[in-house]
Order: sequence, then C-alpha cells, then structure tokens
Amino acid sequence: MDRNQRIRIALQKSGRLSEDSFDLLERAGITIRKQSQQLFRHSPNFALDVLLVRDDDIPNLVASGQCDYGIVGSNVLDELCLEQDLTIERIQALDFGSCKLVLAVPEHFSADHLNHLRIATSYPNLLKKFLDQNQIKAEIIVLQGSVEIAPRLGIADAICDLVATGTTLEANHLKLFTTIYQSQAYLIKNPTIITVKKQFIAESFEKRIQSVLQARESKYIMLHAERKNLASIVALLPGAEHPTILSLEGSNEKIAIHAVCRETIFWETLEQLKQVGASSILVLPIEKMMR
Ligand code: PRT
Ligand code: ZN
Repeated sequence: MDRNQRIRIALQKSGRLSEDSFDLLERAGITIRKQSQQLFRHSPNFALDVLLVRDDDIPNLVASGQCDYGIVGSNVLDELCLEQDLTIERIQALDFGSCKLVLAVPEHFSADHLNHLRIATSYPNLLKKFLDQNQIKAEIIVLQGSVEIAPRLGIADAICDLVATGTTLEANHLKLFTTIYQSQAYLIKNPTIITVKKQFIAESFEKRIQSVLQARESKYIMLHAERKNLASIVALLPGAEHPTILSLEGSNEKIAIHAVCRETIFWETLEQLKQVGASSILVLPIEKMMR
C-alpha cells in the first residue's frame, strides 16, 4: 500500500472512543474489518488505513506525521497542548465521547474553597490552568489512574477527574465541587503533510465525515397546513432552509410543506406546529446528506 496514495488515521484500540470511531467510519461508507487482530488495517473500499493505538499516543502520532488524522478526546489533546507545541488542526467536533473534567471532594467536605489542599489528577496541566486562572493555591498530586480513591487512601483531599454519568463519584462518596472543562471527541489532522496526491482523498474523507454528522442531526419533516399559516409554520421549523411547498390535490387552501431541519425536532415543536394548524406531521431520519 503506497503511503503517498492513502491517508492514515489513528484510532483508539479499545476503550470508550473505539466503537464510536469505527461506527463513524462505517457510516461514512468506509469499511474496516472489525474482527481482525491487526493493529494496522486497510479499508478495501476507501484509500484509508487505520492504526489502532492507546488514545494518549494519538496526538503525537498525528503531530509527528506518522498519521494524517486521529480521533481523540479534547481532554487528552488539550492536556498535551499545554506542555508541548503540537502541529495539529482540529477538524471537527464529533458527537461522542462527551465528559467533563471536574473537581470533586469527599461528601462531608464543607469548605467553599480549595486553597492549600492536595488535589489528585491525571490532568495536571488542565488543572493548573484552572487553579492559576482562579488564583487558587493548591498542591497537584499526579496519578495515572484510580484517582477517585485518592481521598480515601489519604493521598489527597480532593480530586480532579473525568466524569460522564457521575456513578463513579457517587460510588466513592465524592461530590461535585465544580466543573473545570467540557470534553468531547475530535477529528484531528496534521495540516502540513497531506501531499497534492493525497489532497483529493483527504477532502473526500472530511466531506464524508461532515455529511455523516449533519445527517445525524438533521431530520426531514413533512406536514400539511393552510397556505395562510405558511409563515408561522416555517418560523417554527428549527434550522430549515427553503422548504418545498406543494399543492394538495382537490384543495386550494391546503398545502404540503417538506423541509430539512438541521437541528433536533422536539415534541414541543410538533405541539406548537399543531397549534398553528399543521396536520399529518411526519418526521423522518436522513441517512446521507451532501451539500
Ligand atoms: O487504553 P487507553 O489509554 O486507550 O484508554 P484510557 O483508559 O486512557 O481511556 P478511556 O477509554 O477510559 O477513555 C477514552 C476517552 O473517552 C477519554 O479520554 C475521554 O475523552 C472520553 N470519556 C468519556 C471518558 C469518559 N467518558 C469517562 N467516563 N473517559 C473516562 N471516563 C471515566 C471517568 O473518569 C470515571 O472514572 O470513566 C469512569 C466512569 O465515569 P462515570 O462518571 O460514568 O461513572
Ligand atoms: Zn489513555
């Protein structure tokens, strides 16, 4: 396989981002064999190869040019960027891997500040940035894992760790003090190494990823309404551009409105549409979308 004719992406081998990363490629029509034990896999239907690694290695693999792209949590990326100057472009926030970096304290903790305390974390740079910005003087204890048990072990008074559901905090008798950072997975890229030969493949790859994300958020809505209510109905459609208006057979007043809504359609919106005279409302998922 010619490295100059194919793009290479670094994905997490196994962990919280793996399944969603593979799923994203699959939805973009890029097949990667899942069953294989190989850490390096070629797509048979797109000029893309996948390198499976630990998530912590992804930013450096991209910055060094070993891989053209990567998918990694912004927590890992920003933590590293605070200590190294990395040549990395953030192409796109993906809609998975969401979590928060929080400060948490034991349930019985009653003070309203963290000054002079010991805080355990695997994210010393993000924590230091927050402490400096808020003029908090605390000691940072760096731990690579099991941060949540540090207060019980007497190693720290508080922790700074990632939280998704909050179950782990609760199980360890910790409570949220404050959130310092919001994270999600990002598609990242080395902006300097895509050669002219690979430019076309890279553009096509990015367009497909964008299309998948747009299609996921968007819905196709169809409804009937009286022509006189057209303006108030269109005003309620979230993110709709240029709806299609069709006349209904046998009626001069009634029309059908079809539109692509680029934002989530909530039940509340459907209720409001009914209130302004819409009927026969259908909301359909969009599988693919290219603009
Ligand atoms: O082996 P490798 O180094 O690749 O994996 P890893 O163990 O370092 O990472 P992994 O798979 O745990 O997480 C990969 C990325 O997923 C993180 O860098 C985040 O961007 C994102 N992510 C999303 C999370 C969580 N949600 C999450 N909940 N990363 C970690 N957690 C931890 C959290 O710290 C807590 O200890 O999961 C535990 C459960 O969380 P609760 O709040 O749901 O109980
Ligand atoms: Zn990791």
